[in-house]
Amino acid sequence: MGDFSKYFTMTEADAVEYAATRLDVFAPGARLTCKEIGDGNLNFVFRIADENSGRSIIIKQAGPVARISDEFKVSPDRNRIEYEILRVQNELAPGLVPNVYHYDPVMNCCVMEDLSDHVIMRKALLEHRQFPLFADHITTFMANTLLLTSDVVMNHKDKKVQAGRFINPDLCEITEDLVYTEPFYDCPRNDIFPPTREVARRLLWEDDRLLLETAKLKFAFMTNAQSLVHGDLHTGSIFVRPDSTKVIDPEFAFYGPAGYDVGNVIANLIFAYVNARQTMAEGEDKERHIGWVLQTIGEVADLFRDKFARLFEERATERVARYPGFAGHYLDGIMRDASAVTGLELCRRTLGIAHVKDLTSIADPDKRAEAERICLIAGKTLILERDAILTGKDYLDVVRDSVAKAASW
Ligand code: SR1
Ligand code: MG
Repeated sequence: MGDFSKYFTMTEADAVEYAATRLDVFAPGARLTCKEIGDGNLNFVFRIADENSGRSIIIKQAGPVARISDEFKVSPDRNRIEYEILRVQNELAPGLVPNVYHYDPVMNCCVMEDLSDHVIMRKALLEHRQFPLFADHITTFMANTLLLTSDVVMNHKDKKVQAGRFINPDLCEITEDLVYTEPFYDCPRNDIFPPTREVARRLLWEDDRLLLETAKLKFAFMTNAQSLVHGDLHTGSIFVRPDSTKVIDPEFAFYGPAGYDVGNVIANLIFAYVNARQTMAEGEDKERHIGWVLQTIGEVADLFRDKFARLFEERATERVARYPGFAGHYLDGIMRDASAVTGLELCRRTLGIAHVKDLTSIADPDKRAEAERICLIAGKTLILERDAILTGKDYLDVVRDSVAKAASW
């Protein structure tokens, strides 16, 4: 019997014992079963269920290295960050994140609500399912969490203390390398679909103007402590049901540029669009699904802008933030960053070590190659032209234009 007084990475049997002996969740005599259901790149996720009562919980444990590769040594302290930020986010955006019940700093695990009645959004999108309330939910989540943790609203000393609590060097380093650096040169750690290599070289690696912009963006990511960002808000970090959206996995959270989260959401919707475009049979279902995904991309940009602007007007406490013109200036900066991050995410998921199924599951090699060209062409445009990409329509124009350019490449 382990006493869990010293850290080790748990097996399913250990997680059952942990739930039975360390948590006050299940009744004595509960018939506990456990399945490790983690499919992310980093952690172990145990679903523990009591066959008697039907009650279930999630225990999420951080290991000392990433699951995707033990090259990435990542402090298990990320589990504390995840627990603490979920509590912050639940206050700022109630109902849009799972409830968390317990954190164990020795075992580096936390216990949270089981969301098995939801499905991971990336999986649902790959099954070409639609979620009409998603844009409304996710933009409320982003406007609230990003504005209400910023200097626009928070007492500046409190905000600095908060920024200190969420210093996250290991996971920020992963993003600095995987998102801002490696996709933009022939890095040995990249994992490139062979037909895409030449496109990457001509389009990205040989373009000094683009490289300069990625350098500026990387320094902004490292230094602009604007808001408490989720830091990894892709569709694998979102659970959905037709009537509900829950944001999970905030272990990359830190004080960074607010546009980082907005750009991640939009980029991953673009992956869903590209997947549907390349894999669905022509017909009404395809038209409907693609129409909904494109509409959602536009709504995410526009609803976020509207909600953020409204909340700014209602909640700004900083005197100078209320000077005429400042709110618009501030929001334009976030939208500019969002465009750039959309572009960076499109490039890094296409070329880097951490892929998305939206592209890798496209079985026909010609269709996949075309899908990847669309992503790289759109990615480059969204980075270079970011000053002019501020609205939903601007994103849709880039997507349509990139589809046309990829076809005639
Ligand atoms: C080593 S972790 C690779 C990627 O998985 C996470 O979900 C983040 O997106 C990270 O970049
Ligand atoms: Mg994750």
